[in-house]
Formats: sequence, structure tokens, C-alpha cells
Amino acid sequence: MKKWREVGIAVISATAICTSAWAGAGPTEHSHDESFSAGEPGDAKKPARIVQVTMGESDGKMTFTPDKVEVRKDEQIKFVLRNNGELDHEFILATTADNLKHAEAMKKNPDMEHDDPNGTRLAPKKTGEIVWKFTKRGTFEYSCLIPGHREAGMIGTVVVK
Ligand SMILES: [Cu+2]
Repeated sequence: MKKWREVGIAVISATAICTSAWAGAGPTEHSHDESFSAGEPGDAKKPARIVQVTMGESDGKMTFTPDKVEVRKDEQIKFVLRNNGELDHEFILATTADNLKHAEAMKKNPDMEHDDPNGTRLAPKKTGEIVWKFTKRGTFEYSCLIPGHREAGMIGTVVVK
């Protein structure tokens, strides 16, 4: 009589997937050094033109109002920010390239907090201020980099003439 042996094959996955891309990328991915792409931090003791910007959601979109601001080169602006929405929102002032890079970093680390001279995060119904000196001509932007918000419309343009 013939005996059949069952042969068990153990498949061992040797693939160890490292999900901590953030930790591996190092702190330079999201640098908070003192160079800013849209000019330089302002001096609160010096005169500034006040520009009010509100954030919020409506009809499935997320918005800044206004979504366009014009300034003169070397003008100092005090952005008076108010979150009128139901969600947290950010106001991050930089070049589009910088904000896109920053947005990628935020996708890996959505709870990243910001309290930098060029940006802030506001809870619903909160207000904040950013004093900024636009020392470079060109087109810059303020954007909310919480994942999905920029895509939903949270981009404003600053044109420095
Ligand atoms: Cu937002």
C-alpha cells in the first residue's frame, strides 16, 4: 500500500515594508530655517497695511476670501486671519513650488503643526495674524496645506509689484 505524504509548503514573506518614510527622510524635508520664499517676517512695531482674510467652507469648496491680494515691493502687510469654517485651516505664505513641496510632506504627517512666521493654523472661529514684508517682486501664494484643502480651493495669490 502506497502512502501519500502531504507536503506543506510554508510561504514566508521576507518582505519587510518600512512605512516610516517620514522618519527616514530626515528633518531637512520640512525645514523651518530662516529663509522664506515670499519675503521676510515683518516687524510688528512698524506700520503695516491690514488685509483681512477669512477661511471657510461652502458648497463643497474651501476658500480664502479674498483670494487675491496686490502689494507693492517692500510693503509690510498685516494679515488679519479668521477661520469662519467648521474645520481647522491654515494660512501658509510661500511660493507655489514651496507650498507644493510642503503639501507633500503634510500628506505623510497630516498632524504637523505650524507656528512659523510665514504661516499659522487656526481652529474654527479662531483668529490670527501674520505680519509680513514682501521684499521680492513676483507672484506668491497663501495656501492651506491640510491634505485635501488646497485641492478643494484653498489657494490665494499675492502679486508683488
Ligand atoms: Cu484648510
